[in-house]
Amino acid sequence: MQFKEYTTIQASSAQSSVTITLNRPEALNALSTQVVEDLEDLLGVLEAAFRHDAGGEARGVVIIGSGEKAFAAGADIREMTAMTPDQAWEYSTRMQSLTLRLESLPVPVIAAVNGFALGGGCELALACDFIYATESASFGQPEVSLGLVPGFGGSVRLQQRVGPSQARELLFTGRRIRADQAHRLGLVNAVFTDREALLAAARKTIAEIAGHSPAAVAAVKATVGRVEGRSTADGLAIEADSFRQAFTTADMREGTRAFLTKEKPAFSGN
Ligand code: CO8
Repeated sequence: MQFKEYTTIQASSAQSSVTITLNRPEALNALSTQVVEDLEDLLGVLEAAFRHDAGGEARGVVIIGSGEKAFAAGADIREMTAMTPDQAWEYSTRMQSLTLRLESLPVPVIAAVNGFALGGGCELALACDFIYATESASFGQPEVSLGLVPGFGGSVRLQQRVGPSQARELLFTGRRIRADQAHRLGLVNAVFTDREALLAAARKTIAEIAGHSPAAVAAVKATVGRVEGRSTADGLAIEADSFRQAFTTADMREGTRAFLTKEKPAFSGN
């Protein structure tokens, strides 16, 4: 389904994932305010679906760029030149809240980076649970080359993924790194030959996750997000609460029962 102007949403053939395609190839999928608006609407639809029916058939989201060249080449530079500082703040906080909403979805979100992931594009990928990439993908935070600074979460999330030293070097130099280096840094989980293989792999991973308890996957995602940056003691306390909560779910009863009777579990997501 074409979703407004610049994004499309599509159920994969296995029906276990939905794919969001950033679709503004003439500007290398740059994240204009219209793209951000589209993504906001799209997320609203997904949130409602996941709320009402534990996602129905869909158990995960893949985000990819249209075409072969870009995931997203950043915020829209042309548009930014006309912004006042207050408008820039509004643009930044709008996109930031979108990234928080992505992190709050109760299903995994995979960034399938099929080309340039620069500035805001890299930051959007960082807001996904993990990143797969093609061999030709590249990553970078080139804001300093434009007299800018990251505004969509890059100063926060890049160091969470690659550590403070590597993040600082990337942020200060604005350097572009290729997929193999991003893989070595831990920014990318796996690298694939081309867009088709990339998309197939991301959907396959979602299908693999879909074989497990949706309630448990949602709880693990929420817990991992909540413990990030906490002290060990605080993190462990949050984990113990989550462990207690798991014992209230039908999925826990079903999963453990099925193990003991050597059957395949039939999870309801509750
Ligand atoms: N914004 C707007 N248009 C873009 C962008 C962009 N980020 N990137 C590419 N385009 C356009 C180009 O202007 C060009 O348009 P046209 O054909 O009309 O001239 C078209 O896309 C194709 O691009 P190129 O001809 O440049 O393609 P190349 O293959 O030669 O180069 C690059 C590809 C290397 C990706 C190059 O386009 C580039 O360097 N793009 C900019 C990358 C960048 O600096 N991104 C960071 C932007 S800043 C940012 O994201 C900050 C986020 C936080 C904002 C906070 C709130 C304000």
